[in-house]
Amino acid sequence: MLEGFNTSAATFAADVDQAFWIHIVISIGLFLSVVAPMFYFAWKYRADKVKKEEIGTLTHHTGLEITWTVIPVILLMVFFYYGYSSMKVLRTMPAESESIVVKVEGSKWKWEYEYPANASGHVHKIGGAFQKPKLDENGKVLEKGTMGISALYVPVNTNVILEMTAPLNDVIHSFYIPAFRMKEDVVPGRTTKQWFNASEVGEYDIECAEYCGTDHSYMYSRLVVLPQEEYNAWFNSTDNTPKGNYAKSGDALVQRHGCTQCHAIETDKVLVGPSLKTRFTKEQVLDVINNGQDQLGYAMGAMPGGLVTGADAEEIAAYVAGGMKGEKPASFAACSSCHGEDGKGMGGMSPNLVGYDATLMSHVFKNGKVGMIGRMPAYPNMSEEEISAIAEYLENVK
Ligand code: HEC
Ligand code: HEC
Ligand SMILES: [Cu+2]
Repeated sequence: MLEGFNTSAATFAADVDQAFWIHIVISIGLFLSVVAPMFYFAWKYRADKVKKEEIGTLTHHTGLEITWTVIPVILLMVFFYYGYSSMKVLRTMPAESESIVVKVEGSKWKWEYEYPANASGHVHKIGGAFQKPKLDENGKVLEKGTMGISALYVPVNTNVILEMTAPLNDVIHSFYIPAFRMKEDVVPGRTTKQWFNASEVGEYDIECAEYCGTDHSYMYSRLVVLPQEEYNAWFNSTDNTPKGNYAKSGDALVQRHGCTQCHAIETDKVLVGPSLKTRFTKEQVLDVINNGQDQLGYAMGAMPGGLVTGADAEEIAAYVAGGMKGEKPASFAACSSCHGEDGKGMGGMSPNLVGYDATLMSHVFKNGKVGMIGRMPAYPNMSEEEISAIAEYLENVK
């Protein structure tokens, strides 16, 4: 899911939004001032209400003509003022001595970035192509595409100037960061510039906004805004990607910890581990009902096996695997004493059977898990913050 104007993270984004809203409001006002009287008069002077001899001859009306000239001129000046003043900020480059100048090259179909040499003379050349989704022979998505390693790293609250071009034998692209409201063509053999000052640490989409051929729609990259120290540490190293917790979004964490080597997240496919798009399959629940479980270290301790059997167990397993939607089987009473009526684990006393909440994730990361599907390694060093970000991300995917 790409982000759009719902996020705003550059110093000038608010100016652009303001110009946009002023234009919209005035345009709606102008539209109504023309169209509403038009309908009204069309109705009032409809053919059967007006006799021919009543139609007068009006040559002009000075007052009216002045009014409908002066008011639109004033409104146009308002348009111009807000449009010009916000554009001026976007188009006036800050001094290069107070900015980081990054060379950007857009080519079919990737974005690449080249930084100035760091203290040890190393030049970071990073970027690359978006990793396309994997499809099966019927075109069904098996694995959603990702931004891969393509990223432009910048520090927060710092001016960044982009000097952009495309190879001579390429085509025109357009470097667009919706969250920053900035967009500029990238032209073969020519250098165009834009600048920004990111006001919030985070990850933002970069898109190509000029139709440039077959894979135009995959020409993505991402902008990662880092705290100053983390940026410096990376910039002065020879690493391609910053170390540490550079991106706090659950999505990035899941990529970085290699969860996706074992888990599909956007599809139901079982790789080494279960798909994290769904909480359980019926077989997994049945397995726990039959054999019990004691490894996650919940306050309640062990879950005994064989609490229910036969058709009841089948029915409960189907209900739990279906996300506990629809009519609750009466036999679920055997489970609700520990997992709660809603199956959500009674405030962290036992596992949430419906979703991946932070309590469940922290038990799983601490203990790992060996189940009917296989072995999940433990991640004992995961921080609280990371756990909740991952939990939140998994809940959103679900
Ligand atoms: C005595 C309390 C108790 C009862 C009753 C109980 N459970 Fe559990 N359940 C637990 C506890 C505690 C765990 C976590 C065990 C562990 O540490 O691995 C658990 C784990 C599970 C798990 C595995 C969760 C995971 O993420 O691995 C499933 C599925 C489950 N229960 C389903 C059920 C169903 C279905 C019933 C009703 C038939 C039921 N439980 C009845 C306490 C209970
Ligand atoms: C080496 C492969 C592997 C890696 C890497 C891995 N997992 Fe797992 N994971 C598994 C397997 C296998 C299971 C199934 C265990 C079972 O049979 O219940 C599992 C189970 C899970 C469960 C379900 C636990 C439950 O009780 O229902 C969650 C949640 C999970 N993994 C999240 C993650 C996250 C998040 C990461 C990355 C930090 C990750 N896993 C990394 C293999 C892996
Ligand atoms: Cu392009």
